[in-house]
Amino acid sequence: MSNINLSDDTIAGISTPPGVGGIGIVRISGGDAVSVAQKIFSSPKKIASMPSFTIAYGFIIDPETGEKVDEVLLSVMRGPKSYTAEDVVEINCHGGLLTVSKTLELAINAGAILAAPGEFTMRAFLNGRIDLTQAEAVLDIINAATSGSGRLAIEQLTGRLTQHISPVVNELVSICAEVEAQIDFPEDDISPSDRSLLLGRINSIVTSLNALSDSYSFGRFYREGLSTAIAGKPNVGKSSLLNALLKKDRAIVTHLPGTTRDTIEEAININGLPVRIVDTAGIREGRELAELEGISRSLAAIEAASLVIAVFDGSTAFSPEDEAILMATAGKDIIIAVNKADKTMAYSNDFIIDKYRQVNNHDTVKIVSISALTGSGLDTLKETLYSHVMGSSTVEAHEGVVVTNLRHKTALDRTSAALRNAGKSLSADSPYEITALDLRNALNALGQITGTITTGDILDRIFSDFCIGK
Ligand SMILES: Nc1nc2c(ncn2[C@@H]2O[C@H](COP(=O)(O)OP(=O)(O)OP(=O)(O)O)[C@@H](O)[C@H]2O)c(=O)[nH]1
Ligand SMILES: [Mg+2]
Repeated sequence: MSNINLSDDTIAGISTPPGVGGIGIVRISGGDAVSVAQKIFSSPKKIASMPSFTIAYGFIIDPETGEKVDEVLLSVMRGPKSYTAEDVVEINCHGGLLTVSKTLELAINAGAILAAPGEFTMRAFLNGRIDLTQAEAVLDIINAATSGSGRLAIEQLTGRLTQHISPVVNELVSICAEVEAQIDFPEDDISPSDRSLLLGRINSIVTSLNALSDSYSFGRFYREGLSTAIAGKPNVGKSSLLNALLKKDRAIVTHLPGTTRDTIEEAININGLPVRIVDTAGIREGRELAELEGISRSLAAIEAASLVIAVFDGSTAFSPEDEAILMATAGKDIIIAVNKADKTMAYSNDFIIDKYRQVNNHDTVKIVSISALTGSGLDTLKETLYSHVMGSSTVEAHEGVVVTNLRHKTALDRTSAALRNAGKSLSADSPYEITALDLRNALNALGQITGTITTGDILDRIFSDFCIGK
């Protein structure tokens, strides 16, 4: 969103993705949106006399040549009740790059300037219609890979995070004002009991911000997907499992051990939860260079994953190589998948649970019998995966508000750090200037989440809700 033009220019851009589609939309926003559009639009209706939120049928005409470019539907949304809070005209062209880009070109010739990436949303922010978290949510909705991530982004767009943070901002402003008053009126020193009250208020803010910040690990799953590695010795059916989960033949499967040589990553959607799944090369004593390289990549993928699906071939005896897989995944969150359940099993699930417990001290063992060949047990595996993510989250702890954006998490953590400093200086009897500075830092960090807090704001609010003469 760099190089944003902050002037009153009217901007135009193509709002639909490149390529051929049913329709393509050219969006124009700004004070001259209507007059720019009128120069290239031919219809019995004049745009200036169209009521807001109505549509007119007509043609896009090249004003130089009089040539008809496309048959279109044109809608008008007048500011401030529009996406950008400015006058907006949207032209629905027939799909196909040619007519849409020709229409855009004509709008530019008629006086609009080309919109920078994100500029429509940036204008909505600058015009005060949405805050920064909402602007960021728009981007997340566009990029949302699954219905689950889309839902979180939509909640953020409707200001969920901001609503959650505003009372905290208010509380912080009031604490800040109390401390700052001491700088100006040192004669009424804060009594020890008031001091411990202030400390208590600061600490409870830290607790609630930390809970919010912790939700990021869960929020990140939705944004980026849970990273899951499929690990196991050669030939147990790892690639077959990937293919079965994807419902397509993505990875090469053969009866020969050592088929997969490099990691393969794909995304799947489990109940709206995006999961990035990595198929790895089977782990065993290496035979040759390419396989050794593949194995070291497998180990790296296991290390990097949040969750490992450890696959065993239940139709053949449990081997030292299987044992090595349990060792390699020790300490990670794992789901044990005993594959080839369509054949006669060589050992029981209890046997493998025992083996697992010898190297891992997790109380609960997640184990599923599957057949990548017939698909049996795959639904149970998916459910286990899903509840693993849900179970590991603290999502209920903060009324479902989830931080999905690293910028927000960083700001929350910086706020907490500054507040801890404020608490320390307050209990250490340091000069109030120092505590006040820490509180200011905390407010600045928190305000950066919504982009609404400026130093001027703090001053205004301090003076409006704190009566200094008292
Ligand atoms: N009967 C049966 N055979 C399976 C099943 N899953 C995989 N196989 C067979 O097992 C063999 C190995 O499958 P792969 O998916 O290539 O195994 P892999 O673990 O990826 O092997 P590497 O890439 O060599 O490590 C193939 O012949 C598969 O058809 C299953 O559930 N049942
Ligand atoms: Mg494979």
